[in-house]
Amino acid sequence: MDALIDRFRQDGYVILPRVLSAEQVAETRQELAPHLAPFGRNPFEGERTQRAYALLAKAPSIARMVEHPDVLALVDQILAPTYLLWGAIAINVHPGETAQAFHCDDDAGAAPRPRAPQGVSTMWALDAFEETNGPTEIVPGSHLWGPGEVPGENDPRAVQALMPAGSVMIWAGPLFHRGGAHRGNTTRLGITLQYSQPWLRQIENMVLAVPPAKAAQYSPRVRQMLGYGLMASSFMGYVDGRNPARMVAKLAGEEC
Ligand SMILES: O=C(O)CCC(=O)C(=O)O
Repeated sequence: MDALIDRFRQDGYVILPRVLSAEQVAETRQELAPHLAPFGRNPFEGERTQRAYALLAKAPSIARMVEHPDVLALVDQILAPTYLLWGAIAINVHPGETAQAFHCDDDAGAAPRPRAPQGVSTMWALDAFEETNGPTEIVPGSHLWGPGEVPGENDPRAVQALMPAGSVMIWAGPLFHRGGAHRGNTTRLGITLQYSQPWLRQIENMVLAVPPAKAAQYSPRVRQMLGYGLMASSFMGYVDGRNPARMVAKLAGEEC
């Protein structure tokens, strides 16, 4: 783990190959299939890309990725205890899609650069990410850049995140990246699960996206990451003066 963290801190990303089995990938694909919406509404969502949001209300097997121990072991080292699931999006890129603009996921936190990561993002490859099918592109080391430094559109420092199906890339919130252009013939399905510091507002309002009765089917850790819990050493997140974890535990029929 130490070597992995060192690489993460230096390059801003790591890839863990083949974390999911072929059966696990197939199960999630099947759950997601009915939920992949029409093409995106703008170039950022992707006008030849299908997206699905509110994933834990639609595809329960995604919880195994949200709380995958290999991923959380790394995120635990970067973010504060009781960090949140900030966003969860399925992204199915079709042939002909153009590259996104380079961006950083934790820019929404509005902290000046250079900064400690306000978030950690992941991209789970449900298809192999290959040279021509629009793999994510990253700029190694750019998580350390200062204010005003941005990659050019054809920046030679950008690299493609190539990985077999079932793999996951984990990157630091301030790392510049984008969805790449799709020059191939088959779709590219990925799931981005993003975690944030516990004091940041989630990009997706997770407690509306995954209401208490649905959250009750998940582990206490996933519920807490959705927002059904208090920030560590504080009472931030209470409902009617109480910890909402108790409300969800009750729905799950657990002693509390
Ligand atoms: O689809 C990808 O490879 C990356 C997408 C992305 O970075 C985003 O939509 O924020």
